[in-house]
Amino acid sequence: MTALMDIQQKTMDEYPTRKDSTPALLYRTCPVVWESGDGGPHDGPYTADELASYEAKGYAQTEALLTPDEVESYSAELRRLSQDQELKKDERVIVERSSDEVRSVFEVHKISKLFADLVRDPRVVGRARQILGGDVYVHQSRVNYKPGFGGGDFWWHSDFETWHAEDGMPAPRAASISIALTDNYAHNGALMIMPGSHKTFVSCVGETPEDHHRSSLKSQEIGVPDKHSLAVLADMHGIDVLTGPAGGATVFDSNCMHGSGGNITPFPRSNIFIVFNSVENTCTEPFAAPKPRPEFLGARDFTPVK
Ligand SMILES: O=C(O)CCC(=O)C(=O)O
Ligand SMILES: [Fe+2]
Repeated sequence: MTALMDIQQKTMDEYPTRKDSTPALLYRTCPVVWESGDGGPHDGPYTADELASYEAKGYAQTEALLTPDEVESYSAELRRLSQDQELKKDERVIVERSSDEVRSVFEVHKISKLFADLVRDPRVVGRARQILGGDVYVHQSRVNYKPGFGGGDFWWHSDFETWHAEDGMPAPRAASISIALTDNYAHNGALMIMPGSHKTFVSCVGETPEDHHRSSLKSQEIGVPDKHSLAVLADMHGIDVLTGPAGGATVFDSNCMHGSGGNITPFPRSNIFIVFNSVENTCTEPFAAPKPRPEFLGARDFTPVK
């Protein structure tokens, strides 16, 4: 990229972050639910009421997206991956800070045929297409294990803030689906979302260090919203705790303020996460990092999921 393009991209940046020494709360400038390219009605699994609720809250929960048999076979696949000693040497496998247990495995849709098929499943990709208004590709996929007796927390963050700063995602026209493979209770580290927070972009302070992902995937310190902004958002919106039985799914906007507590119970809380981005929002140069992260964290292949 030339210096001029660099300047143009920076001046056009509607979601500036990690560039200033003071945090800021900015309005989201783009839609949450997108019209499909042909301007026609939204085709897909969600009803109009569900879409309206997603627009307002930034997330939608679905009970029993997977059958009990499917939950069992995906769980078996999760166990197989976590016990694969060869795979443990792979950079796509992240272990917990405080133990040798697997925390996350990235790019599972490339590692496992079962997860590759799940990404293409109309129950999954159909939801993303409907919200994002047409063709989507996988920006990232992962499983988060959150084992019992010590699964670590995920501090409050907006995924889009990281994808924008470090992967060059222009706008929050992306959505994640989190599919529960274990029961999610309030006490085993269920996902928490501030409903409505997706309409505010929290501009964070701090400069992204070189190879930031090596530490941030265990515990994030840069790209973390300041406590005052978090308190303002929590006062405005409150906090929803997304509990529910295994097999359920939550789709949430890429700019939702979310996080989860650690898991000191004996009950693991394992989820599959797939991030879909619109093909009209493909990644450019990072907006606030020296170079893009590796492809297993932020895809540069924008082939739509069919
Ligand atoms: O698994 C969780 O509770 C949250 C994970 C998350 O937000 C992330 O990995 O970006
Ligand atoms: Fe996240």
